[in-house]
Amino acid sequence: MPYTSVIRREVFRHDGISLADEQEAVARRYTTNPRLLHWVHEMVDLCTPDTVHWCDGSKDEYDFLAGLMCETGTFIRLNDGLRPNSYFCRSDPADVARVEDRTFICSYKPEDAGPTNNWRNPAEMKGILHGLYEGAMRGRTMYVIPYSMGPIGSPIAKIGIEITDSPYVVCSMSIMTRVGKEVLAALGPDSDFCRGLHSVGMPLEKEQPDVPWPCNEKTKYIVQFPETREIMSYGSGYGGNALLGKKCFALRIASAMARDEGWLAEHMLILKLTDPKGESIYVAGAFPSACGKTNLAMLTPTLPGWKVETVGDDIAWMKFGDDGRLYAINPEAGFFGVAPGTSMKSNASAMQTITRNSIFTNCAITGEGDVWWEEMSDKPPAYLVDWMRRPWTADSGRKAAHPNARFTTPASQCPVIAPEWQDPKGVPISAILFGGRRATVMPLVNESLSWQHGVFLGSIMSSEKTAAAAGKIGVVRHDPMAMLPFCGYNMGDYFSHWLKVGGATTSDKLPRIFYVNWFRKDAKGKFLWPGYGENSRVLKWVFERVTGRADVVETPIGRLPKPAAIDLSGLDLSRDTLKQLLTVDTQGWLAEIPLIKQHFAQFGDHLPQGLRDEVAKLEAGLRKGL
Ligand code: OXD
Ligand code: MN
Repeated sequence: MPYTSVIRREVFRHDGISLADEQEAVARRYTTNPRLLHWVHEMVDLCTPDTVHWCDGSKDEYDFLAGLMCETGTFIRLNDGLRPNSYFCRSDPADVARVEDRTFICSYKPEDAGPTNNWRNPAEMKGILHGLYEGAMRGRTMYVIPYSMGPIGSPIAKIGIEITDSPYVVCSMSIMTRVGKEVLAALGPDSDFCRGLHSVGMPLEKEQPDVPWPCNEKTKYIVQFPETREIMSYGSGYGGNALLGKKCFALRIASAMARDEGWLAEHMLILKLTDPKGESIYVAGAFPSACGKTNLAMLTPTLPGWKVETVGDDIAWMKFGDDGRLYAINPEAGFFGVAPGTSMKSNASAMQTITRNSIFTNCAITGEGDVWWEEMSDKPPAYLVDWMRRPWTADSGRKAAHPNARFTTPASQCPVIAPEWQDPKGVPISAILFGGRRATVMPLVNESLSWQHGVFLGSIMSSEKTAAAAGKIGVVRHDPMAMLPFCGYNMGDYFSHWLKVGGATTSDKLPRIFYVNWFRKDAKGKFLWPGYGENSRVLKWVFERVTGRADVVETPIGRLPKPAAIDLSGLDLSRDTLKQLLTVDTQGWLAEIPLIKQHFAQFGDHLPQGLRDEVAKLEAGLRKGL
């Protein structure tokens, strides 16, 4: 490992080679950026790792670290005949999801974090964290990961450096982001970067054996400092807490950057939709965690001749181009998808993506050395070992995989990846979808009456809670723009920012905004809409709205399709059911109004007047129709 430097503390004392000199010599092989060199040295002094490794993002490095993790029991290599170059991994049961109650936004002023974030004074928080990081990497290697969010050199891309003591994080980051020397070359000697420090929070004493999934069971902190663009994560190895390029940088820190610089960093998929004549549009979509973003981004349309291709499945960074249109890049390079429920039926493209070069966390493992999770096949294998290392059969009466079990897989392997997914200038967005998991009230699809009304629809998004974060499943909560856990500043200001973005170009260049709900149920609790590939029927209507070809019914909640405008050909769904899916539930909406007002009240003066106007207009419109 040519880029690893061993910190020989003993030798240092006797032979006069200073730790700083040795570090400097190794680090300078990579970068001369003084801020980076200084920061790494500081972190070495604080965390006192045994060795420092500068990541080059190479295949050799990945293979070496994966092999190391096989030796320590973190990874099990899957059967190469079934799933080549892939690894299976089980986390500690206390470390399976994002921890929203341990996630902090440490802006200088509490009101800049807002009522939906946990705020702490940045200096006090740094004091606490420095205490925890002191010696936290003892007995471990410190990895320095230079990564780019977005294609290297794209005017929309940004560079981050993650320091971590977890080889699992290194391997995952090299799938999920662009890692290596090219990033440091792009950073150059002068530029700044987002600093991210991560430790599993489990130093090893001399001779102390490691565990397969080191973490700190009791103490976890996922901390963002938006003004200084810094991240500090402690105690967890789980993706959303530990792969700092993803939620911490690409959403929490980037949303604050986007506010300051006039762009949008959003929890959105990006898809390319092509009609049978070969005309294409690009659509972005915000849905809360584990509500089917990956499935929608890779959808196989049931409508003949229609095609969906994937640009991204989780995050979109959007900036205005010179032509006044909003261009989006996917800042990630991989998919960190929810495994349970993923099957050839629900998402064949995802299943093909994960056939190789992938990491599986908290799934079950088969006798043949492959992975399995609920709904992967109609019938489970006769015998499995579950995610908690227990023998499992169909009669066990419990799930074999954790409901938030994940795959980590390269986006380039996706059979429906759009050829332009890495285009540095991004793709022009024509439509934005907002959507949640709601059994009642919200219709199948509804187009906003204006940009401001669309921002209002996004701001009142609500959804039943899923397993992607710790907490009670199924409870309905407002999750504006699916950003509740990810907005790095006051959400009232975030709404103002969205409104301001709408004024940055002419209305014909702005994306149209739609609210969709695939999850509406009948009185017996059965889904009214079949979902999955059939969602192409809704996408077709969106396409036709964008290209000016579909009719609408104007209602107080927005523009709904005339039932005949949704193409039901070849689908066994009665027009009656469709009518149910497309009616305005006036009473249901009126019952939402106090909840919306309550939700808005928490933002106080930070709530923009435009949204107050929209709720008043909505209420008046609904009452008029009674
Ligand atoms: C994710 C999430 O992992 O939203 O993408 O939790
Ligand atoms: Mn997500």
